[in-house]
Amino acid sequence: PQTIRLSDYTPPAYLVDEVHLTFRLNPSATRVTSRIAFRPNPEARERRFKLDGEGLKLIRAMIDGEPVTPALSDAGLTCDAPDAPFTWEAEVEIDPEGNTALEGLYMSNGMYCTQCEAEGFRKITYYPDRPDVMAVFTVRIESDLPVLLSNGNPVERGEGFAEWHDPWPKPAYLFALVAGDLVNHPGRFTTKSGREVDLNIWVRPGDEGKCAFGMEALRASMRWDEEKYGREYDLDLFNIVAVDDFNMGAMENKGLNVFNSSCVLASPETSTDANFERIEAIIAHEYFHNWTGNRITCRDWFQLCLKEGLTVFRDSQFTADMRSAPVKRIGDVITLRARQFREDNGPLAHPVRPESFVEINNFYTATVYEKGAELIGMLKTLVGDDAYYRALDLYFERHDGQACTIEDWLAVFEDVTGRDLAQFKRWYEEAGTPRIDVEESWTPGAPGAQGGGTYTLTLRQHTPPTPGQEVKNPRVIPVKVGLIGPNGDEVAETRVLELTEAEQSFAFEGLTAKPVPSILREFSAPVILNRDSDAAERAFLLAHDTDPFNRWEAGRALAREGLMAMIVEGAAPDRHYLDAIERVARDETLDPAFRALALGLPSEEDMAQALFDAGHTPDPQAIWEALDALKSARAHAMQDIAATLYDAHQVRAPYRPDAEQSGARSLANAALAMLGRLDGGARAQAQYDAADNMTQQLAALTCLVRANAGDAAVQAFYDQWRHDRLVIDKWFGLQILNAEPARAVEVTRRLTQHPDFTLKNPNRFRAVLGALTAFPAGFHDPSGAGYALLTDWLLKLDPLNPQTTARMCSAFETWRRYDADRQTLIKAQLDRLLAQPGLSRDTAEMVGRIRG
Ligand code: BAL
Ligand code: ZN
Repeated sequence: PQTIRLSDYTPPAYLVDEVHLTFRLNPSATRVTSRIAFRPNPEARERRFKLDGEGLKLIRAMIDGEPVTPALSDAGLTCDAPDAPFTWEAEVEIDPEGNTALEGLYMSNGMYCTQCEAEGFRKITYYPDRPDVMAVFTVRIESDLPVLLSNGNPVERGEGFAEWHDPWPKPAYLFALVAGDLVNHPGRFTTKSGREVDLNIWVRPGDEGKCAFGMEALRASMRWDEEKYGREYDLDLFNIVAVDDFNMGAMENKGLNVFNSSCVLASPETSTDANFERIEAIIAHEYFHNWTGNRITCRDWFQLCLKEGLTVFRDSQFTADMRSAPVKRIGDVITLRARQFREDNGPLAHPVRPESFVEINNFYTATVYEKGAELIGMLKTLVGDDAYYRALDLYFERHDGQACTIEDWLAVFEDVTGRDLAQFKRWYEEAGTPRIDVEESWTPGAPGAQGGGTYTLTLRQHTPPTPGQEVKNPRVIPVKVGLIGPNGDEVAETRVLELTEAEQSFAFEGLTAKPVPSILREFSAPVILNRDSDAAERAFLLAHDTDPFNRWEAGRALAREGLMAMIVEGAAPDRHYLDAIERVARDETLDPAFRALALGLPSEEDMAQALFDAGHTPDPQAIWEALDALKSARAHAMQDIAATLYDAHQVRAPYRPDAEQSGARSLANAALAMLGRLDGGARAQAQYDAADNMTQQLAALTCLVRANAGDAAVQAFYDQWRHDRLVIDKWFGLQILNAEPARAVEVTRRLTQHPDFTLKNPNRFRAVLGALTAFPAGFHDPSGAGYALLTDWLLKLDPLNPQTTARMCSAFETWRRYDADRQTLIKAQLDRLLAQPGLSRDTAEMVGRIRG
């Protein structure tokens, strides 16, 4: 397979002004005719007329009305064409029903839908399928189905057809078409300049009752983007469609967002608080793409972070504004460490702006998205809020309607601030998570002199090598630091230290006593901070730090170090941790959501990485057992307060998925989990029986399964929800995630035999096999049965859906951190995958990179 390189970029030979598409929909033989106005690109380096196309049956082609016979290949066609503007016309036939890859035009439950990002449009018709070719689309859909949708504004609707026109030039990856027997939940929004916009959420009949929350989230997003970024919506209509079979979470097609139904449908009975928050964030994310992605798009796919990093950053800001900023930040960092640090420290590490790829679908990664968003956050910290928003204004003004690069992005910041961002650009170019080692020194003032002491922090940065990048250069790293005096008061304003050298010292003068530093407040950079500290100091910060993130971080470090001692030295659970965390749990001045987060423990994955970093070979079973022992010790130590917390945080008001209620429920359910270890699940059973919302029902069911008292409830849950595919996804996953580690593979295998398990639905596949891979102690069973089971199913899925298969291969990305026996077992499965005849390009690239 061919490697595509950023350095090989050349401008397109021809540009497109207008595209007219007609779809005659038929499940197995849809006819697509295209009429495309091409003109030579004055900036092109060569004049070769070449169109992308995959899996298309060409019926006819014409240039300026004259039939032509192009040279066809697996990847597209070439044809002699004029060195002047001309009209291309073609007709192709495609098979939506046979499209199980869910890219291009496919069918889901009798409904036609499309997914074109990144390179799906070439499966619909011949076209220059690259984001720097932007054109105005007019689309006619011919079908007897009642709802026929495409991008932009409706032009005409008649018997058996609909016509759409999108006035905004766009790349083909933003094209969308939906046709089906759908019902809509309507809404309306008036923009700040008075434009009336019709809003719709289109769903399958029966799902109408799950749209109200999504509609409110959409309206809130539209308002927020106007207020925060001055961005107004630009069409008369905004449609969202829910689709069951979808590889991603959602897609920002212009004016016609297509959503995985799990990311838009919500009701209190079927969705958890976490589902509601995620849905709100994804609706915002897709909506925000209208400006950061659609109006200003990417020149090529190497620039993916240009739209994704910025849009993730914007949706995080939105959630922080809608809910609790500290809780959002802590949640984001948990995810970043779990997904992106793992990627950055393994064989799949790549720069935020990759330099090469075989299959671009493999680069919709945590690095491009989440680390990409962290880079925006650092930039904002470095230049300050005011300059950040001025730079964004300039970006929108200068680049509206263009396909841009990271260089364009950084240039607006340089132009607004006068700052040289050459060093900052390394964040985009170099993979790997920087480590910062901290050293400190204290020089007291002269005897008797008040406030003459100097505290000095010395920071050293280094980034370990990553595949293909042996040498790393020092980066500019904003490190937010505060100082806390012995009595717990802040003794210096939070300062942003700009670390630019490999080693640098920063002095804080005028202090009366040696302070305790609070370093990397708000997690101001995506780095690993190493600082020798002891349990007493961590407990002090957990009690006194005014930065909520670092307060949480102190508790997390205390737990992690205690767990390390349990695993490595066979130590008992750490009393410092148990006492400190109990004080936090009791502290009524703290937000319940924060307390629930503080009661969370490092994940098995966190512990495996921490052990590996400390020079140990992680044993997933030993990690699970240590976590289990710590949870039990904590439940015993905190039994009184757990019961009090549980009772005090019961929500009696009608269900709302807002920050306040969901915070209370999360703390009560953290207490329930502790109580479940003491009462055999009695309270959980009572909560299960009384639950009137999914958050309460699922928390109780989880607790019952963990207490080995859940068989009846598991069956009852299935009987109650068998008609609801999204709830049944939860049912599948929780049985695996909460099994005894030694039984997880067997439970997974049994569930793959369940009549409701199917390879055709990515959500269901992820609910089952994804749950196994998210449970290290089960997946890494020493027998290798977990590896073999996953591989069996990846091999079955690959011919149908390469994209989802390839993503799931990342379960193996950490293989080199485990013992020799496990490494041998995993390698055998990677080799088995690679030996599969006809393995997809997607999966072959992923497995090849992981195998190394
Ligand atoms: N553009 C793919 C889906 C998303 O990031 O919004
Ligand atoms: Zn996105």
